[in-house]
Order: sequence, then structure tokens, then C-alpha cells
Amino acid sequence: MQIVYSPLHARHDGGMELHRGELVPCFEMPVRAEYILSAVQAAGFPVTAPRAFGLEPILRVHDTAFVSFLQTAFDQWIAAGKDGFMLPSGFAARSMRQDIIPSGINGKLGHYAYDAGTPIVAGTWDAAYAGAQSALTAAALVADGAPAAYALCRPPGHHAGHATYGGYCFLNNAAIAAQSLRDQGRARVAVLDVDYHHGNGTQDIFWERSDVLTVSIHGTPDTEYPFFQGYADERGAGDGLGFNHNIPLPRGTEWDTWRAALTEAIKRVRAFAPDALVVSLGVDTYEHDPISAFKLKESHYPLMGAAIADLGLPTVFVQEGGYAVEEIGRNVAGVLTGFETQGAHA
Ligand code: 6XA
Ligand code: ZN
Repeated sequence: MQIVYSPLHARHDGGMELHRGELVPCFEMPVRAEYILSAVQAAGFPVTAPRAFGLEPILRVHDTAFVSFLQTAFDQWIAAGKDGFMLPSGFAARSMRQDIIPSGINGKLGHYAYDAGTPIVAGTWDAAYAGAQSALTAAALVADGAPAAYALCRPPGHHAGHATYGGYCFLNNAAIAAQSLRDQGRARVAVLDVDYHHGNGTQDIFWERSDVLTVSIHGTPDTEYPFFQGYADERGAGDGLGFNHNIPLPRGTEWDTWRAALTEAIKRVRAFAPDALVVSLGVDTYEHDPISAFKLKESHYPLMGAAIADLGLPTVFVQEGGYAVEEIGRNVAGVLTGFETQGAHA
């Protein structure tokens, strides 16, 4: 399986985030990608650079004004006399107007963002764009006949909605990959999200679609980020009703319970009979992750990969979260190795 990697990810180095009431250095840092790259190379996977697909496939899932906000936001911040990293300080919550996009940069931030934990810096767009091109390259490899490919995207993507950002995510790499598989003739595509956090952006993008199934296993939003989405009763709407499945699990969940949830998720994917699979691969389910509370061990990641390979589907892996930086590389490589080993016997 090819690994798609761009060094441009390092241009996003976020500074500080507001995390559970405290301003702290960002957990989502460039060294994450370097640990993953070293580990997958050590495991023998070949690495390739992303190809150039341009903006058009990004605009298939994201709002045009939102994308141009991401492209120009930092310039507006500089023009307003600021520097460093940008965080919103007021949000369009509940009773406030959703239909207004203020021209001032602070209002714009509050319109598009839904948390104060996702800083934008000078290089954020370059990194997010390179991540999306990496996801598109992995999707193209699979569309052209590779059994699987892995996009080492950073920053991650699964919290980014059609016109919203948060949870360290700006462009939804998994959704962009899934849509590009649809556009290359795969009639039905499933997205399986195994990150610790609910893939609320992916859910949002495909909420009314019956051609893209979304299934997410995650820490219950009752206590875990993103708090306001990811509950089991969210099943899609309109044509998409019944094509979204959330499996929230409590803090402290261990492998046996998590594996049973994966079996349930895989059953949903199988019943959908997709032509291709996109996996939102976060490894923040790891027992020592600093911002998460599941108890998966290093030995479980190859088993996860093998269970996914059992589906027998052309598969695009897209990197999401994982913040135990020294271990995430081994855990990601574990999933990919487990997938390839099982796939070879399937
Ligand atoms: C709040 C935590 C954001 C979660 C990011 C993540 N600052 N999502 O790993 O998958
Ligand atoms: Zn996560």
C-alpha cells in the first residue's frame, strides 16, 4: 500500500488552543506526521508525493465562501494588525443569526468556527490544501485499481463540515476522498470513522445522502468533544435517513467492547454493499492518548486493520487524530500492516 505524504503539512503549526477551559500548546503538532512517516517507512510501505487535483474536488463537498475564507483569513488577520495564531472569541450560537457573515475578521471566525481550539496560522491553508491533495491522490490510486492507499493528512479533517471548522480540522479529507470516489464512478461509498472523536463534519456533509454511508465509533459526546453531535439517534435526513450510524461508547472503553462496536459498524458497512471504503483513521483511541479516554493497546491496532480488511473492499485510509506522539506512528503502521496481512489471506 502506498503512503501519500507532503512535507507542506508542517506549515500548520498552530500555537495555542483553548482546551477544556485552559489555553495550552496545541496537541495537534507537526511532529505527529514525522513519527507516522518514520514508522510506516520502517514497516516497509512505499511513500509517494500528492498529485495536483486543484480546488474543484474540494468544492464538491465544501462551500465556496468557506473555502475562500480559509484561503484569505490569515491575510485579514494581518491586515487587522494582528499576528501569530487566530482564534475566534464569539460564536453564532443558538438564538443568534446564522445568516450573517460579518465582514470583520473576528465575526467571520465566529461564523465559521465552532470552537476556540482550532487556531489558524500563516501556513494553515497550504497544509490543509496539501492534505486534501494527499487524500485525493490516495483515492485516485484506489480508483485506478490499488487495493488500498493511505493519506498521511495533517491537519486532520473529519470535524470540518460543509461550511464549518473545528477540532483541529479545516478541510474534510475523508469526505473529499469519498466524493472523489463517487465522481470516479463508485456508485456507493462507505466512510468508517474509528477516531476517538465523532466525525461530525463527515456526518454533516453526507447527512442527506443515500450514496455515501457514514458510520462512526467514538467517545460519547455526553462527555467528549464535539459534545453536541455524535449521539446514536442521529440517523440522517431526507434521502439520507438511515445512512448515518453513530456508536458512542463511554470513557474507559476497552478493546473487547470497542471490538464489538467495530463488528456492529462492519455489519452496517456490509449491509450497504459499497463499492469502496474510506477509513477515517484516528489512533487517539490509544490508552495513553493525552486528550482521550479509551484503553486500546498497541497490540490491538493490527487486529483493527485485519477486521477492516475482512470487508474485502478497495480502501482509502485517511489520517485523523492521535496525540501520544511517540506511539502514534507504531499504532498507524500496526493498522496498515494488519490490513495488508489479512488482505493477503482474504
Ligand atoms: C478539542 C479536542 C479536539 C479533538 C480533535 C480530534 N480541542 N478529533 O482528535 O478527532
Ligand atoms: Zn480524534
